[in-house]
Amino acid sequence: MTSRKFLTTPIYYATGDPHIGHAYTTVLGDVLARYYRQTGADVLFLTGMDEHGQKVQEAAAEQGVDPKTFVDRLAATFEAAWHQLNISHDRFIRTTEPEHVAVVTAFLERLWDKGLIYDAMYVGWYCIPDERYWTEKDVGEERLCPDCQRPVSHVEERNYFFRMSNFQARLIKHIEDNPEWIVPETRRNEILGFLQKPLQDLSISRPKSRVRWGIPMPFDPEHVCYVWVDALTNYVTGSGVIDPEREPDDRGFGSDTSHSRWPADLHLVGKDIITTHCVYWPTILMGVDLPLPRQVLAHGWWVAAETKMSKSLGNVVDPLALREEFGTDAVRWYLLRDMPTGSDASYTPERFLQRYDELANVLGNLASRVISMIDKYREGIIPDAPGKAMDAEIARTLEAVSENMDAFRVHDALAAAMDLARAANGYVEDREPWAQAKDPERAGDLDETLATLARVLTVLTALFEPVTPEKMADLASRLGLATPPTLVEATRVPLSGNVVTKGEPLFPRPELLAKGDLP
Ligand code: ME8
Repeated sequence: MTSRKFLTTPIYYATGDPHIGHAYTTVLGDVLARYYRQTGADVLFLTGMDEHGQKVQEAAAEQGVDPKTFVDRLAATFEAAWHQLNISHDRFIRTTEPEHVAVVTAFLERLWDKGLIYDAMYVGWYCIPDERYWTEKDVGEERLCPDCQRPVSHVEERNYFFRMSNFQARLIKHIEDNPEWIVPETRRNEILGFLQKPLQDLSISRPKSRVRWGIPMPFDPEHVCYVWVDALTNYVTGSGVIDPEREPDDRGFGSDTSHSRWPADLHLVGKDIITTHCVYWPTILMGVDLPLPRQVLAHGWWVAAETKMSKSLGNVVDPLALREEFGTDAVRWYLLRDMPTGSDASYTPERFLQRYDELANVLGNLASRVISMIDKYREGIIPDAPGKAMDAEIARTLEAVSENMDAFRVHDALAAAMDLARAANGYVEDREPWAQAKDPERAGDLDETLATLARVLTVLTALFEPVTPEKMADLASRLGLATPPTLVEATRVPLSGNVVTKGEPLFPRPELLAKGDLP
């Protein structure tokens, strides 16, 4: 049976252009999606835009355009960025789509019908940039958001509340029974710590007098749905589990979700949004009777001088600018190779160049020397020899890569793949094919050397395909292959007789690499 994988990124706020943080999560999702496809899984990879709420409404007003025009523009910008970064998502969901609006409405009706929503006065504080409520105690005397340190606004209004507190014990049990549900463990502990305090009910509506730009509450059109409830539900919309057109009892709520892609296997998120994903979202799903996602992976932040890079802080690096100079694959490689999944990382031009050099000097160099030697010594034809001299290293690498990928240690998986390229460069030095070529009696040895190297390069195209897909497609074609093989096929691809093609270096040194010129 083919295994199935449904993985998601957060849907990004339609308030500003994509930056390195958004690119990181999306490329991480893409590398995992490509890796799962390589192992033969049927993958659904979902990303998209969070387009409702006060923050979007205010951002549109600042530019003097209506919210729909504003979000259309930003959705197009994000989609273009993902296209340029070679993201292989299966669906780009937008919360303003009619299908999603209908699913959110069905969620709200379900919670209402089950008596899980009531109305009450809300008095407290609100952080508009984070779209989060805070209590008097949370914001302290300075009246600052405890998460992002920006000033909060006082609100006093009638709201609808979801009885989130009903589900506290069940949620704690779920987290305790499933140690891998939230990874890494530090984030799991953070959520368990948060759940030690009594869980409050969640305000899930905004009066239209304050926020117009949202999905109307089906039982009170004077209120719109809280943007986080709207946004989180995108994962269910994307799964196809709910059919809002049907009668309320027959819409697909319940534990049997086999007709759809729900539950998601993995929600990828930054550590800034774990409370919403690991507390609000599972309790809402419990409320409507849907199974919980199988796993939530929270990664760290790209920081500049210890501070999170973010649009509103104005300290962001534009990944697309780096891409123009170094190519898409170099940016993808840097983002994933440099950040241990789960920890923070700091962008510096020096680190970027160091990582780029690894691509150019280890992988790029191996590819060009192997192809040049086959061209020079064997008229461009991969010799017919077993080529198994590095099979032990190959087997070890394949094992290390899958072990690390399966545990989301993508940076370690990539390091292991690069080590195989390094070992192959070492093998070239040991075998000295240039000396073998001078001695007609060693023609068989030379065939073996070149066949071994062609085989390692083929395996490398499979190993690097998830992170550098464009360059690996190029390298595969230089080895006479239509596409990089899958990981399963990589060691079985017949190579002898293939004609290789010499070309420009895979990772050229761009002009003007003065470090100061990098963004
Ligand atoms: O929170 N480092 O959207 P958002 C690493 N719409 N990742 C970063 C980052 C950084 N400096 N900055 C942003 C929202 N990210 C909601 C999500 S989901 C149902 C709704 C990434 O545009 C990271 O994945 O603020 C973070 O969680 C996400 O972008 C927040 O994007």
